[in-house]
Amino acid sequence: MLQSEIDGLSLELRGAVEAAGDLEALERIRVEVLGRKGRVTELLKGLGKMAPEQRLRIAPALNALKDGVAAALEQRRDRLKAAELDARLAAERLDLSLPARPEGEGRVHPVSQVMDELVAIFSDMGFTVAEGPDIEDDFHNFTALNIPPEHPARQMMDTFYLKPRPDGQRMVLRTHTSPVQIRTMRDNPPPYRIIVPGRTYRCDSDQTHTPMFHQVEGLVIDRDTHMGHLKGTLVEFCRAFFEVAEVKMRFRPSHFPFTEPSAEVDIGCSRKSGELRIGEGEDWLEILGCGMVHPKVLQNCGLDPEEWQGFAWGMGIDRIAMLKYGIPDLRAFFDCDLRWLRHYGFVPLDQPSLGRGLSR
Ligand code: 2U9
Repeated sequence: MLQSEIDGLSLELRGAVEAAGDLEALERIRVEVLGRKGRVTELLKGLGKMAPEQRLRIAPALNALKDGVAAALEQRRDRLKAAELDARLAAERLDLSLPARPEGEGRVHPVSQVMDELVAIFSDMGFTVAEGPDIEDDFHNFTALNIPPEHPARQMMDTFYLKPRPDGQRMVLRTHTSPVQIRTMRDNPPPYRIIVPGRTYRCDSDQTHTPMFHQVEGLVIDRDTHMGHLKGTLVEFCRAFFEVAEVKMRFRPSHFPFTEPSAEVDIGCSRKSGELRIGEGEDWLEILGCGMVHPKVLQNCGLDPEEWQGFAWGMGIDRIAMLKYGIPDLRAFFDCDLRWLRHYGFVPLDQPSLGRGLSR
């Protein structure tokens, strides 16, 4: 066999490789050329029958032919694969900016709507949103929050306990979102300005309580944050949330293990001919609890109470959603009744924003 014949064959095979239009055609060529009975394989097998001096001359050229064709096959395979992927991506293209179809029936649940409103209001005040696990350990849900072992809130009656783990530890479904603040403080340096919306669980079920409910809590810690900031923040929140210029509010002294001093906040309201009006009137409605974070809680998170201080608050999202949107029955929130959702739900594209109005 002559070098010129090998060169001719190389040219022919590379041409065939380049002409392969898809991966299947390319595989057929590979088998025909380099397979067990392929053309180049057969030529290599023939080396054994050659005279030694001829073999010495031809073997390197045949091996170079084989390597060259293999490299050309690989290159072509890469290019065909890339082209195939491009074609698939083009065929499966989705335009995510297209408007939702008007015939679509989806509605935003009032709880999600209120969560979006809370995020809009508090981000405008410089807060960020923090999240954490629904299943918590005793330390983050109770101990760090200055809730001692004998505290009634820990009783089986209130808390959903999971089966004990092999090490004997019993995890709980978080009874408030406060463990998220504990995690935030233990994992990050101060100052903090966060809100924590999320699911919470208590073993309680009647007309005004569901075993799973939603809370939002807030936390502000800095070097000289005081009760004036707490009051200003909550007054501003109530104005923004209830979308009125002024809201009558009162702060009643209260007690929580994790805050000192503590207060419960009522807003003024009136009930005339069955209609509840919020912000003014002679009646009061409790909407949240709050206080200055207890020094022991700060210490449990590695903060020096001589250096850092601040306030926290907590409220039920389901409850404020009912108040704002005049929804009478809490239990209907979790019935998944489409008729109820169509009536009380919100249009997905009407994102709450302070500029455009929260609930237009
Ligand atoms: C840390 C320190 C302090 C969160 C607070 C309340 C008061 C409160 C209730 C409102 C209605 C729960 O949903 S509800 O039943 N919450 O009254 N929550 S102060 O205080 C914290 C939280 C975390 C580290």
